[in-house]
Amino acid sequence: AATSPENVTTNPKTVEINGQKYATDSWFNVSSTVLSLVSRKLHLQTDHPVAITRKIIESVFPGPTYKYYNEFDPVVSTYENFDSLGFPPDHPGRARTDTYYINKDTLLRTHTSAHEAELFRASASGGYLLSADVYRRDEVDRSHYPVFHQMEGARVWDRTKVPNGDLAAAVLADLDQLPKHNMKVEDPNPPFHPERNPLQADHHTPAEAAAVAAHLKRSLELMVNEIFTRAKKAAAATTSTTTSTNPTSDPTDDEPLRVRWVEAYFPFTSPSWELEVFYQGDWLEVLGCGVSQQALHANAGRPAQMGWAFGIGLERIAMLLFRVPDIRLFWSRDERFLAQFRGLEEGGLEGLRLFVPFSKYPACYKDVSFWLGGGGAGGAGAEGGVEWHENDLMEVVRDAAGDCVEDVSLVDEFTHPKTGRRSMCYRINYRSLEKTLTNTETNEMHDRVVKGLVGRLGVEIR
Ligand code: FA5
Ligand code: MG
Repeated sequence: AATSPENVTTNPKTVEINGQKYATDSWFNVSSTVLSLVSRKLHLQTDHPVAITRKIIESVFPGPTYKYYNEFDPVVSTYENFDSLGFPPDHPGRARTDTYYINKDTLLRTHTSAHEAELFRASASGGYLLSADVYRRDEVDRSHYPVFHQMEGARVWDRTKVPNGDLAAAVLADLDQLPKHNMKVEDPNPPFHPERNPLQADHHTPAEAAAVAAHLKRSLELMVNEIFTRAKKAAAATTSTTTSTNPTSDPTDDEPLRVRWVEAYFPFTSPSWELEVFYQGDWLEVLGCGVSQQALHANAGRPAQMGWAFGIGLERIAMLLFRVPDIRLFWSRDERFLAQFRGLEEGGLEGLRLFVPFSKYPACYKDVSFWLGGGGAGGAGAEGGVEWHENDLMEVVRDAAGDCVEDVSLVDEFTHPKTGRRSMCYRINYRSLEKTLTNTETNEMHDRVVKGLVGRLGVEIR
């Protein structure tokens, strides 16, 4: 069995999350670092950029049509997070290398879609927005963090409640009520495609699906338009208050916004899309969405209902909106970060400015090289029954170095021609956002990383 380096809760009998006790079992894999973040709820903190981003999006989906839910607990059942949404039993997202489990049947939600079934039951016609913290075991770099925030939105119509039972006409009438925008939208594909992006032909007419897709797309385009119009205003306002050389001006600031619709796949929508935005020279995926699978409505006891749903990452948007360069900053309690957003909500979000980074502290790169499978010759990672998965290494590093690690990347990998053993070398970039790390501090963290890799993953250091 693996030894347990400090800072990791190894199979306690129970854990307490938001005041509720849960029994653990051999599936338990939530580090104490991650557990300690559950109470932070950045999307609910006044003047926090994640909360500000949530409010801007909410303003595009007004009540009473849309209801807002922001307090749903992150602990959900495996059924809610996966099965209820049609994830097949062998879907990789279910793996313990990707998901934080409390026990076999209970986990920290990996997405806000975990609450769709429950909310579809609640919303007969109309819609909702749900913002919440979500949890994923993932790589370490400036745009990934094991906890982030998503907003889920949905809109449904009920055939028994629309004039003449004509759902397509009702949806188009609602579409007609939506504002227009002048973004450049690329949408080269048909609303559905038999192989790539099929109509749910047993349940929806082509006219219904096309109407719902059109309503979905306009709604989300309006949202993106609102965010990026504000982002440009923030950039302009920052420029006008910054003297001499301005680090934030951007040649694309004067160009019209460009977005494009890309066909996608989710088990719980069909057809499905991702929306991408052209920003600072790159196409960026900002959300996933689609026409909800009819089985979800049926299982929610509302078979006469159909509609759309989307899911968006709030940090990803906040990083674009305020130009926050590193996702770790959102978790900072440093006044140099927090004070830059203070008072914005009170001022009706009219005073948005770009984040002005405080001085960057030096980076310290350290490499760690190891053979997979400790204790003599052996096959790739199979030795000792520990299967290699990179996310496990990422977790060891996060537990050992917390927010002092900026990036972890594989720099070398080879298989020994005779023994068949696999060797890897990872480069870890230690850098605090708040201070210069001393050599002693960095060495101590790196020692903990090495001990964790040996103790928990059974590698042999080279
Ligand atoms: C989902 O999570 C789906 N539940 C979205 C959805 C909802 C589709 C409803 C259809 C209907 P995905 O894993 O792609 O999909 O994440 C959705 C969004 O969350 C992404 O577009 C991105 O904005 C954000 N996101 C995903 N992973 C990360 C991450 N590691 N860090 C920051 N943001 C992320
Ligand atoms: Mg995606």
